[in-house]
Amino acid sequence: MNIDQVPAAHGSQGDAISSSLLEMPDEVVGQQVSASEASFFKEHGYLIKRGLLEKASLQPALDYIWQRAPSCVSRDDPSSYTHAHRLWERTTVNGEPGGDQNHWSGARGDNGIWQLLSSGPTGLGAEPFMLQLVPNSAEVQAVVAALIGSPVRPSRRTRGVYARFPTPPPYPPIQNGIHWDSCCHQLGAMVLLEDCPPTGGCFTLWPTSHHRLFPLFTTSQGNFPKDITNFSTLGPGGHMSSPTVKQALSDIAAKVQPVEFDGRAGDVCFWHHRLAHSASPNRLRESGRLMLVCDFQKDSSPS
Ligand SMILES: O=C(O)CCC(=O)C(=O)O
Repeated sequence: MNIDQVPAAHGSQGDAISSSLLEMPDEVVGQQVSASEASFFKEHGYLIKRGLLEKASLQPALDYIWQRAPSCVSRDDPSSYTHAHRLWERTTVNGEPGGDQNHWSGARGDNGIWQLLSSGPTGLGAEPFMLQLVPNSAEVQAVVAALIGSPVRPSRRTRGVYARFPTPPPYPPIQNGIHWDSCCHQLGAMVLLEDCPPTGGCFTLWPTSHHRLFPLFTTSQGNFPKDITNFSTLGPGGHMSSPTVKQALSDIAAKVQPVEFDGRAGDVCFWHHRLAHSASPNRLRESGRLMLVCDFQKDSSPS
């Protein structure tokens, strides 16, 4: 089926529920995180703060990102988003398909989702102005400090800008992409830089899954499941292959209803580092998701 024949999608994505349909616990004026928000976070493993950053304040970041966008998408022509994946697949730089001079990399994941990332040491998101605008902003830092405690280690980088342009069907079950993250953070923050409507390529999480995954690791933040002895590799026999973690993920996928983080630019989803999550396809035409992926740790280095 051609993407041109696909009607605009509405409603829930698979059995994931839109976060905009869920009530978040009450905020209390003057408190960065209210007692009920803190309990919600502990129980469910995530907390969405709507409008934490002002949409207008994100404009310089958006301008900067779009100035460096790969040539297959044009900011002013949303119809270009629909075919971005095809154009990208045809692009060749230095003989490598999908390469780009502006440090974007495109990929179709194992779960069939096409995404575009600008991450890593040369990717977008580590510029001082970007750090100041998002992870090191007073608004974000205050919530992080309330959730993991002070002092928070100042961010020196982010994971980068994760863009999601439309992917044509078929759409595999969201459960196919469930995973945990192998990195040493205590708290993640997914920051919407542009509006992301339901089914528009939302970050998707499995509430409460951190309770099941957390005890399976040797340390609170490290990446080594207790049943794995070969820590030196990621691949077969390495720490990503833990049977207990794989079994837990499969149980979670079978039993827990996922939530997709849809929302407006400036909304932030804070999530526990052991929460199971996934990327989901963007089923909308002419809509692109731009999200900055940030990680936080409490600073326990000696002063
Ligand atoms: O892009 C997304 O929505 C999900 C990203 C993700 O799964 C990850 O960073 O591990």
